[in-house]
Amino acid sequence: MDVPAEPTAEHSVESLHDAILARLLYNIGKTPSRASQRDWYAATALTIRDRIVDVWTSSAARARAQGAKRVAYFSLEFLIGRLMFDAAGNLGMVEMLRNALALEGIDLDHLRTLEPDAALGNGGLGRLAACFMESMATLAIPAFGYGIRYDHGLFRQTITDGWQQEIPEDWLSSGNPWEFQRPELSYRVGFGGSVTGAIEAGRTAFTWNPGETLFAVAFDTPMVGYGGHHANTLRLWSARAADPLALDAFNRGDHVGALTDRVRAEAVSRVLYPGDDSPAGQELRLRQEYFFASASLQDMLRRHLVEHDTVRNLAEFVAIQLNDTHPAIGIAELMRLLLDVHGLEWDEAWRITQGCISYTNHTLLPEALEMWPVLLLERLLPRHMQIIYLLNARHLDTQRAAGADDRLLAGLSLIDEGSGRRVRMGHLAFLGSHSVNGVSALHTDLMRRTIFRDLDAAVGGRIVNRTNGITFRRWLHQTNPGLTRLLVDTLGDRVLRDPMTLTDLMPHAEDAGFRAAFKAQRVPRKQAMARLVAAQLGLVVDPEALFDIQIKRIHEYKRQLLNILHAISQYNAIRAQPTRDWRPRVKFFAGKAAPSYTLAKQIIRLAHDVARVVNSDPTVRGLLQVVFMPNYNVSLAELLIPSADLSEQISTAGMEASGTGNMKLALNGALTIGTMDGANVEICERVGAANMFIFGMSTEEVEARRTSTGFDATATVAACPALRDVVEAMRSGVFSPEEPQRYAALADRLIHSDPFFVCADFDSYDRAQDLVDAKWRDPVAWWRSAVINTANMGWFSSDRTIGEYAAGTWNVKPGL
Ligand code: 26Q
Repeated sequence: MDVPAEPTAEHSVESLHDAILARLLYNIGKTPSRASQRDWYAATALTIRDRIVDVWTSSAARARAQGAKRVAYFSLEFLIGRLMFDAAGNLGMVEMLRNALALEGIDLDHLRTLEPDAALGNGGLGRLAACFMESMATLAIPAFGYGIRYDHGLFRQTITDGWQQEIPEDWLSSGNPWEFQRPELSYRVGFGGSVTGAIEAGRTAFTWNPGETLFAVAFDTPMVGYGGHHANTLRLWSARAADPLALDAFNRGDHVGALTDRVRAEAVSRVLYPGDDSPAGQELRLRQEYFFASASLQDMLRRHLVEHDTVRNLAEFVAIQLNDTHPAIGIAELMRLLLDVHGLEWDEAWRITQGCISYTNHTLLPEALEMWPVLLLERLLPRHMQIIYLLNARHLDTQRAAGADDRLLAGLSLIDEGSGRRVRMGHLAFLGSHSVNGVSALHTDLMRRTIFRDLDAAVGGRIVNRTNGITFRRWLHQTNPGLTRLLVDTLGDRVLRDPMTLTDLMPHAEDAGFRAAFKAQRVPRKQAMARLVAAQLGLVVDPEALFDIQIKRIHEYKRQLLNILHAISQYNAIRAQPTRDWRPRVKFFAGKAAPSYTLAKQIIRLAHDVARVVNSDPTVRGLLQVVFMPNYNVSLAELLIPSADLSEQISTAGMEASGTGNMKLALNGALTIGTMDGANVEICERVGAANMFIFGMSTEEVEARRTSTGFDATATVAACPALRDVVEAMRSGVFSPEEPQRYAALADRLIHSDPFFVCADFDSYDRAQDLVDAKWRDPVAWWRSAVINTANMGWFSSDRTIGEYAAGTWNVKPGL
């Protein structure tokens, strides 16, 4: 996996310059004198794309020639962000491009900001899929990413009077230079209708006659790996109506009615569902899930049959990874295709299905587990419901024969019989897979002991751990070139290829000169962030202050509230002792709330109300500032992460499956304040507890408190004067004088019925924050720990994670 040296010869810059001008003229239709900055961006992107295509076609040809096994990563979300620097960086042509554009007086770094984020995901799960695509290309694993080409990605967040507003996102409005439309690659996807059975050669052959059909059209985006040796395809489906226009209605003069079928069909790929918590259970979502699963499976079977003359050996040549249960209906669809279309017998079809499929679980929260009403499935996908019933009958028969009683059988069943019969998609995914994984050691362990305990005991041996990772190309090399340069200067450029060599940094943690250099590279990033805050919010923040950063979806379990309560208690303390030797701190928040999650929106509002009071109080004098950055997305994360001193990872133990932002921040040298949850546990194992601020209840302690004290925190609050003052300030309207009752209900919930134990962990958190302050006063200790963090994060590269999937789950070999 050697990175080619960047060609710097004049000739290369010249030829690139010529190529950009050619793209500008022949693809955009502009001469340099008339081109806008956006035109230059598009011409540059197309020029880079040309270089990827060369790699792409040869990668595909090689996979075909070798008869290689391919991975299909099925995900309803790919949170890619911008692609230009990913692609140019991996091809090793950034500097050459910069110089080529400079010949025309164009600034590459400005063009970078003109690319819209591809925000086809909500958060961690979608970003993980994007990191995995990059790592699979880097490791030269032949792979397809399959998903939906949403016309509108995750909403844009604006804030009005502290309240989140959602604005439709429109990433395709100026075209997308990275994709290739494939009109010839389109598949029929049916819904509704009926199923008929006929006896054929002694077996019942079933035929599904859908009442409604639409088409899935492919759009391909090439994803090139580091070093430019291999490129894979991200294939996203867009929905098209079978009939674009009802001509009879149109001719009758019903010009709007003539389009209704089309609008209904194409709604399927219109917009990403913006909830990352409790599944709303809406019909359109199920349509999305089936639409993309069906098209992707048909596409894989077609490709397989081009290369092989039978579907019988499918599992030898494809590995399908389900990113959560969102594509799990694909299990029933693959069975349908094998049984009804390819005429296989049940047992063989089931063996093939299980052989191909594996499933990643991303949550244990019961309210977040997908369950589809049987009635809805029967109406929308009648044949699939039949298959699920038969699957369930066989599964329960086997378990009954093995001695399971009725109570156990009810828990093992694919159907939840309580309050409206529903299909448990997690159970379906589990049964249809040969391998089921969690995303951190703790999460996998809890999975085994909670949601999948009975299934694991019944069918056994499928659960494995695959701790998440992040791509260092994006989250270190691209976002933090200053730190990357320092690392290369210190360790040599092999650190770019083998992140485990970061451990060679350890001795440098004891070197004052190195620590100074490490600290110095953060200064310009904090200054840049301060400029952004000034420009966006009109607030002056001190780049010398401790930057304390919590960036992620807004959720009660992630406990932004705990962080805000700490801000309030610090505010009280500064006012009580204004002349103490305080060190300036800026608390940054960024994140979106699901539009229907009112409580999360209240939390955003509280952050704004606290910010307004704290930031304008003359007693505070900038010693504490609270900043909420609107519209958190991948590009904003890329700016915030290298500027962070402190990383807040403070979920209620047992609730954060892994976290990946925690990895990005620690890799860039931020110190973590966190609970023993998700991947924090493994970060702590590697980085060392002395270089983090671990606090709060463990999963066992949370569980014990749940069963003993329950959700009431009255006694806890009474025993902690600082906490009592904080909650009282909230309740009495200190931060909302214009509406004193605004946070009364929130305060009551915290005291009397908080399933996330904010108050119970407050004191421990507050003390950990005191340790943060103490360490920040001791720069030697702080920057030693910061270096040690970066030095020990190599293991969290998504190359390592993908290597584990390849060897242990997919049985595929990295190509290079
Ligand atoms: C489900 C049904 C209907 C509509 C939406 C959804 C939906 C969409 C997105 C449900 C969940 C999600 C996203 C979940 C997610 O991002 N989970 C995070 O996954 C990360 C990668 O494994 C982990 O690091 C995080 O801990 C986990 O919260």
